[in-house]
Amino acid sequence: MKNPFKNTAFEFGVLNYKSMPNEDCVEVLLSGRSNAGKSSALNALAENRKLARTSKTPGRTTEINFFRVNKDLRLLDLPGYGFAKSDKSKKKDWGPMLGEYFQKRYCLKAVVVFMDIRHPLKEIDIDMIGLCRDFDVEFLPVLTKSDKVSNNQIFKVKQEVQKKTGVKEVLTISTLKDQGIKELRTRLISYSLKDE
Ligand SMILES: Nc1nc2c(ncn2[C@@H]2O[C@H](COP(=O)(O)OP(=O)(O)O)[C@@H](O)[C@H]2O)c(=O)[nH]1
Ligand SMILES: [Mg+2]
Repeated sequence: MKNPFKNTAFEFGVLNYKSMPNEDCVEVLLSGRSNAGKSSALNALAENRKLARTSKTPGRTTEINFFRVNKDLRLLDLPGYGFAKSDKSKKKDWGPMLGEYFQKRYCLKAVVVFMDIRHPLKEIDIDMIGLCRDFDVEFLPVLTKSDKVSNNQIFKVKQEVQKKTGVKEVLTISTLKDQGIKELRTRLISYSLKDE
């Protein structure tokens, strides 16, 4: 079957809520601490290494980047989100736009919370999950870099995240080993299906 993310392309980078494009499709927000493996995941979904920049030292931009998957779905990336835990000013920068986005953007269907399987549920992840709860937005925990730990550890962390978030569905991926990417594609596409 053809990869439905194959034609995913960068659409807009916006700095404030006012500049956001019209709500003409479902949106899924990709979140996670810096270095969690978010950009790698986006590239793996699209099978395009050049789509999102992957790096150990990401830019500190407070833009929201819009990626168009197809006519029914967009993925949104927050490149500078979670850059440094100690950088309080950064957190504040995100506050107003994210808050407004959650409050006003009806097309926001779900938030993916990417977490390095070795460091799950850090403060910024808990904050994001809290925001989802406040605005009644579904969230999907995705544990990344599963190639870094044993199967036993994968099982344990999955259980821990299920227990602590109350969410049954926790996905595990490795872009290095190409594991779990198909499942993530299926789940993301399902958000854009009308009767979901
Ligand atoms: N071993 C391993 N490393 C990964 C995986 N995914 C990403 N990485 C590495 O983790 C680092 C951060 O990845 P990146 O996608 O830029 O993270 P982002 O900051 O969340 O966008 C990079 O050095 C990637 O090569 C994975 O599945 N396995
Ligand atoms: Mg990134």
